[in-house]
Amino acid sequence: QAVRKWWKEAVVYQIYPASFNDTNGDGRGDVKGITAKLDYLKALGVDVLWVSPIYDSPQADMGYDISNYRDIYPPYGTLDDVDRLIQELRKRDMKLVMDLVVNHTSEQHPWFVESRSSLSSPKRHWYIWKKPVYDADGKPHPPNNWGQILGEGRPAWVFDGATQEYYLAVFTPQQPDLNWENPAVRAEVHDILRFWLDRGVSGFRMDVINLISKDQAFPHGDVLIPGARYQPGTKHFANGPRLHEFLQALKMEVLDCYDGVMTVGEMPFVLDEEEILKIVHHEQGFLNMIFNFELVEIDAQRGDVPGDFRMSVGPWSVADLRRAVTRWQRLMIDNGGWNSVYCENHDQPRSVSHFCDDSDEHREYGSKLLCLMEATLCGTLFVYQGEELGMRNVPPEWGAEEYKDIESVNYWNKINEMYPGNEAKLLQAKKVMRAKARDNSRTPMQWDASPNAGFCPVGVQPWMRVNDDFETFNAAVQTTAGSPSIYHFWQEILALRKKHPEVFVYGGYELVDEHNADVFSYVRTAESGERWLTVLNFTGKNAKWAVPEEVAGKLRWAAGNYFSGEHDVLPGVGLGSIKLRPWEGLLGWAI
Ligand code: TEU
Ligand code: CA
Repeated sequence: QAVRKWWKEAVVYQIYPASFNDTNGDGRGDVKGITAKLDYLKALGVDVLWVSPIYDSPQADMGYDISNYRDIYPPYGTLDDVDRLIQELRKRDMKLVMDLVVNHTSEQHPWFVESRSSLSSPKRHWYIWKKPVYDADGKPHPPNNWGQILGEGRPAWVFDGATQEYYLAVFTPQQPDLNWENPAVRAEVHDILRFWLDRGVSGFRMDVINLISKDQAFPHGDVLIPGARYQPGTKHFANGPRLHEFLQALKMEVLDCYDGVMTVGEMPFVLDEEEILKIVHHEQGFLNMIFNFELVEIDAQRGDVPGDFRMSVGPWSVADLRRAVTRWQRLMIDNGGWNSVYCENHDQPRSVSHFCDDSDEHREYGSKLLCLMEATLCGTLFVYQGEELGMRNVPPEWGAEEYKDIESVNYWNKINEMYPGNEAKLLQAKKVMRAKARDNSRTPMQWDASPNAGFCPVGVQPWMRVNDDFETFNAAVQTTAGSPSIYHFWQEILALRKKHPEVFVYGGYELVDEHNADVFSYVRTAESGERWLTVLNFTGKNAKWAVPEEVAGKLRWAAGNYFSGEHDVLPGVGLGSIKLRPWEGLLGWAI
């Protein structure tokens, strides 16, 4: 069994600062707003806050474009506010994890301003500059065919008139990539980590940390999108040649000098098991865990815009879900790695909309179903703000102007440019946005039924429109409701998880009734022989589940999303099949 660590048992709650809680009435959340809600979070069962970037930033990509790593974006507050947040967290035995975005900076970071100023600038090689390739007419072209990740078919290289060279910016032109080959850059990043660790933060979520080492030959990306000028270059910069070396130095020179730092690396584009194990192995690895994208990309396929993989909705089955979850559970449990468990974050749609059914009839069941799954899997659990309330995607009626994310805006503009006036395409694009846009998870937190949902004062315009369902779905209603609300359910299941870490955090994982087309079910086992069964009907219809022979007659239900009121001991079940209702989830226990 895995070694016990605080960060394995922790329930992490992700805060998207702009949309959490506005205390000064400017329509944006702030650090004081986080501090004001700590009791709510503690009561839910949260141990650690991961706060999306709050550093100074022009906000081209909502703070994932940093212009000063050692200061706070003024609308969010000050360093003093952060110190106070850390103190208040400590009083409650809670911790803070910062979002570390060091693959790129903002184009307005003084380093980049300096870097672009001249060919001989001392900061020139802090970023990645290349000479153009000139065609017969003498027109400059990018050095290779890599496309922007958030830019919908545009090149990842940006021409800079002042010095007549291109800089690399794989996300958007406002986010130039740092040149990690330069030791001065690495030393500076190390210092940034020390700065925050010295202030009392307990760890980092490392943004796209697997992109920091690029193939220095900068080869063309393979043609994956027929006919497109710019292609995904990820093969040449995801888990690149020097990644392990750079992470090792970060660990040895910084992380290991502090006690029990928690690290989670965001790792898109790579699902290679051997490679990932090298990164998260408990002895030889560099990071505690990573975020992989297999589950959240279960429905991904190539969409209408060449080069785009995310803005699309494809079919998926319960078997796909079972395969994706099981692969990672097995991989880490069997090989000494560690998982992160999540269904939702600021880059993904709301999980109840994504994996279940967010209609009024079914959303409550679906939200609780996902809670049962997440809270009974092996790994560190990450809950995203509002997930505990069953917040759902934006209403289908909302116009494109309500979508604020740079990726959505680029997508919508691109569709309009490609298919001007084509109503069918535009309608389809809106459907895709309603299903997949990052805006879906970025609407303001729904605290109560007052105008603006208690997110910001009445009369203030919130930076992003509040979801229309706030009067019925909000924290005030759910924390006081008579029958168990989604919030109460999370609270109860998290408490159960914490009561039995030897099962839910550290236990074994085996599939049950593994060919069932509708029901995903598994058993978690402790060394004591204790067994807990999670049974999840991932369909909107009645389904059957075969009780495994070895637990027949011994199985008792401890929780379920159709139960209400007292349900400590429900009737046990004998051998045979049981009928599950739409989106029904059960958690049972066998002695
Ligand atoms: O995301 C990196 C990433 O590759 C995806 O999750 C990305 O959001 C998705 O591919 C977009 O379609 C991280 C951050 O979480 C995201 O918010 C930032 O925009 C991005 O890095 C750049 O810093
Ligand atoms: Ca504010």
